[in-house]
Amino acid sequence: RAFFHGLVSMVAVMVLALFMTPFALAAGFKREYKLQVNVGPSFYWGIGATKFADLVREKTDGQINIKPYFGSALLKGAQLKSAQMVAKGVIDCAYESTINISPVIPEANIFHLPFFINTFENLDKMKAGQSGQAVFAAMRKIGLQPLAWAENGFRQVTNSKHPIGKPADLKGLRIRVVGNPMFMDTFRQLGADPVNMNWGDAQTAFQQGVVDGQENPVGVLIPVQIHQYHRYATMWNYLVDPLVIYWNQKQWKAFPSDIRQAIQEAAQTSGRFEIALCRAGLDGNTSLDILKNEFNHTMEVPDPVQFMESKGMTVSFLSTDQVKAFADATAPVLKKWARKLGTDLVDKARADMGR
Ligand code: X2X
Repeated sequence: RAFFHGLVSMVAVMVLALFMTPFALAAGFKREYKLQVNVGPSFYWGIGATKFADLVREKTDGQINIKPYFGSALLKGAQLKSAQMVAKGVIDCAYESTINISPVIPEANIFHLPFFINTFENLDKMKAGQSGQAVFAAMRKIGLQPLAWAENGFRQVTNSKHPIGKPADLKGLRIRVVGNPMFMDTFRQLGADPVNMNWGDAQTAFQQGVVDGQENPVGVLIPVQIHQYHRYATMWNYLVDPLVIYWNQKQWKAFPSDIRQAIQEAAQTSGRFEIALCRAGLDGNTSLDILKNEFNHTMEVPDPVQFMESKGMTVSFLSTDQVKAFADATAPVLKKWARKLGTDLVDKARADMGR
């Protein structure tokens, strides 16, 4: 009789296990969550993505395992497809530039209007304000869950020919830009000869000298060793690309709330850390202090301008008048794209910046 009872309970346990398995799987997590990142792991942007994955693993006790795929490996280099693929759920999440999401989130182009934002202060006001919210709302609408901002940075122009101090200096220069029509318009308006290519191809193009110049933030210029190809850098802050950390929304909504909270916190912390890395040396001691005091970051963060100069580059900073000459020259592009983006969004951005 005892044997019979034992048998019954054993069978019961087995049947229960059989039924529970599919439920356990349904409620369980994927073995790996794929994170799209356009650049390599040594860029500040890449370091931020790794920090995000590490923090998520830590805060979820290893339940959520994110693997960053650098160099747009999941997209075979097609960086402009990131948002589309995450919205579809082909890729789980991304640590990506507003430039790279702009094909499906045109609102993100608010950050790319030429000579519109110009300072970290304005950028931060926009991210915290109505215009930043409008970008996040547009993301939610197409099935993305924005989690936090990070940064690529204000984009600076470099070239192999001569210093650039006025619009005429760009005349005829072949400049690699990303495949975003605003960038093509801006450089054409300045008389340059822009050519668009993906980042992976751009690095080969610099090496082979098939372009005279390019535009990217210092956080990209330094790891890609732009000094090997271009002697001249102009710090003109003409536009900026923040990064957005985002997740496929359907997947996000299915996560238990404690998991969502852990991932959200990890995104915010990694974003704050990564922004400080990107700004270190460009905003007095502010970002250096954040790295030291909040993150106990002991790794040497080089002053980006001194670094480029130490490699033999000539780095020019533009005066207010010089910047104005570029802003005047590109005003038709700003006007055209402000109309395309909608006066409502542009007014929000102006209000955020206190204009
Ligand atoms: O392609 C670029 O220039 C880069 C690396 O800055 C972006 O992904 C927007």
